[in-house]
Amino acid sequence: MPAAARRRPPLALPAVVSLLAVGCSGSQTGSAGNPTPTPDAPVPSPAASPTGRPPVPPDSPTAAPTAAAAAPPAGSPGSSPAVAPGVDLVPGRVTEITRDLDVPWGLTFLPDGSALVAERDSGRIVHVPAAGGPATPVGSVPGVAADGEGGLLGLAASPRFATDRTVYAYLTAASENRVVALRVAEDLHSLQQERVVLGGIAKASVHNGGRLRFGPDGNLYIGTGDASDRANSPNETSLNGKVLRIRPDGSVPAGNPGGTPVFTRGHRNVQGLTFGPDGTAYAAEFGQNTWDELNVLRAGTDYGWPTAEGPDGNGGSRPLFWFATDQASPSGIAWAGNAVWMAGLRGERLWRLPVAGGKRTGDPVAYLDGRYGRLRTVERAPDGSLWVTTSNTDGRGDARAGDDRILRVELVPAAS
Ligand SMILES: [Ca+2]
Repeated sequence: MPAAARRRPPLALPAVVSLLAVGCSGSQTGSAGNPTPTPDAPVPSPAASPTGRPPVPPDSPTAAPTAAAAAPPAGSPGSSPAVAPGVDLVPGRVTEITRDLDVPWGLTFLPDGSALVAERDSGRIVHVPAAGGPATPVGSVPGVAADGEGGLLGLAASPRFATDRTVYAYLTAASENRVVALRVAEDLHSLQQERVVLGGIAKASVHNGGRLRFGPDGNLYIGTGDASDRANSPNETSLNGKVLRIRPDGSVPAGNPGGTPVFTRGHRNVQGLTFGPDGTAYAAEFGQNTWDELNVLRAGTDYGWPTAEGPDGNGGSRPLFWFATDQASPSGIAWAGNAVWMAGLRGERLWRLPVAGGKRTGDPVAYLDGRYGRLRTVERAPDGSLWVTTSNTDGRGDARAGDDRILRVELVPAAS
């Protein structure tokens, strides 16, 4: 079934005032960060129905090759590895990888297709087999002081994990948020902290950011939050309300605009980072009361918080997509099949956002709406599927038996 056929009439929400007026061609706007204002607020198309309707039926499984069968592009370690350019992918079958996790947050794949998953509140890292099954403990990360939205958050395996056994973690400690390098034992049954890679990121009970992602440039990108002090976001001397970029050893790479870890500023709370196959960087952030954002990141750019939220207000670069907070509240994002996929917490859905080269190429479409509750993290697996974590045990959801889970969302070519 083509994705468009699943669209439903607009929700009866005041914020949903119109469908996107833009066309579907690949380059209908000018600068992606500063699209021409349109009379109608370009909220995402309300593709999904309200929470509680029957589950979205999977696209019919076909014999068409999955993305995993395609040859990976060379030289783009930070981008999704296994999709042939030009193929639009949509969700197929959804299966359960594992269950009974405690507030899963970061998820990073290892070279064999298995994954390490961070539990926010327990501070543990667990290992999940590539084929699914019970998670097994690897170890507890030293220094985690979970509180509110803080705790053990993002994970990113070193691009050289097979030889260096290193995983980077973003955590809330007693006095700050920090990024640490961990060494994981060969048997995956223990870990130890090697070093603090970057400290001094202010903490708070909310707005701690926490996402980590290696870019195609080999640098580590870090999404932070304003730590409940909005003055941090435009302040270039603060690490908060930023996307940071550092080398794996913590040093500042050439090309950072101020010679500091700050890569972009004016963000409120960044929990999603990903890269397109052309190297374009994307970030998702939570708005305050009105608009969440998906931005294209460009070094040195100010994204407007706190003087602007979504398309409203003055100052900063405008987002590529914006969403009513009850339809998104976005955490993780990942690239696959000509789109950024975005997991929504309050929105309880998985958004497909068609983009190419930092420009919109179509309308957002929502999947899994309400079916599994709050969705925290989405990652592209080495086999071409998406792994999506639920977040119903985080204190803001309705946990059901088996929560929290990791789901495997098969991706199949869209019907033409
Ligand atoms: Ca903004």
